[in-house]
Amino acid sequence: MEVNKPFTKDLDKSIADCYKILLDSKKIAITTHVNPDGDAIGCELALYFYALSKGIGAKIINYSETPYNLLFLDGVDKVELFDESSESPHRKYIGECDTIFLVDLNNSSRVKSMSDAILNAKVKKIIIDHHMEPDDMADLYVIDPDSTSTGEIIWKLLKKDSGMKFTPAMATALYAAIMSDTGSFRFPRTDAETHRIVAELIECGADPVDIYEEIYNIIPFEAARLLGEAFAGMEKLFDGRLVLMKLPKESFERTGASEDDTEGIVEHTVTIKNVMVGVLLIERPGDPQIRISFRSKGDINVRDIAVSLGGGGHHHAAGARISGKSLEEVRRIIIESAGKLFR
Ligand SMILES: [Mn+2]
Repeated sequence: MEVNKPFTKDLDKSIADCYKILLDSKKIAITTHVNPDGDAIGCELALYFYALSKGIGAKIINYSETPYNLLFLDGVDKVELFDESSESPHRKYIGECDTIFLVDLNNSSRVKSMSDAILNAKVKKIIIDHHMEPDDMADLYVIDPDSTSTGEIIWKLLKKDSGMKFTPAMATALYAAIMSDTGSFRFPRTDAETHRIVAELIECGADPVDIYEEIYNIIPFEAARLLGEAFAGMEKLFDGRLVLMKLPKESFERTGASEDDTEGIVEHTVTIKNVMVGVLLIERPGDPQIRISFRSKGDINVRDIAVSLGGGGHHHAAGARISGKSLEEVRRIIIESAGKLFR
């Protein structure tokens, strides 16, 4: 079979090739990136259930544990945590299966300690993803940067089966995948086709109310109180274009919240009217570092400022850590460097 490295030129053909390789396989391994999200786990499960329905042996082997808000999905008990040891049954399986499916990732560093086992395996490797610029590591790339999610691509792959009827478990997994990566159907690439796909998934048994409830509406009480502390101490700077939130160690002591409970707090900054940049400073009890998270909108690039502080990230989302300075000192540094963004 012809190999289309490193990009997918003809998506329909790549999907058809991928489907053929899947059906020609007797045993497949499925994996995804470190710290998997709903798209990652949802895609793995849908592919897993489909493979089993066709009599294909399948194993899902991940580097990271499944996050707690996805544990309601049918089949998560089948996800195996990679055993790193040299005589690991996972290394053996990866080396002797017919095809490895890497979903929602395009770079071998994203599978952490599994990368050796995968790169050394003399078996077919297929990347199914919606991010650009993949590593040169696979035999087939099914990459569509116009898709909202890998979930949409897996849906198209499974629709190659003309007799395909999604089971409720598969429909729920794919719905969770697409909902997660579209920010619940509001991010820019969401279009009519996305809605037609999820309409079919709902008809096949995905429950939009339950799935949203399970994934988003279960934040711990301590996390809700911590969010209150972040809002209460918020400052407005540069005519309201920058909002700075701080969580000093006293906030963690008062609320009993943990570091995990800070997840998602910084996103609130850029939901405020006129705010172009949001910053969250976190001082954890007993941690000598101050954690800084940046968010931005439009043309404002917060990656450079994070890099200048020794961190990194993307255009609209970045972060850094600073050691040996007080929260107040870091606050001043941030105000000074963020000021340059508005000049
Ligand atoms: Mn994704």
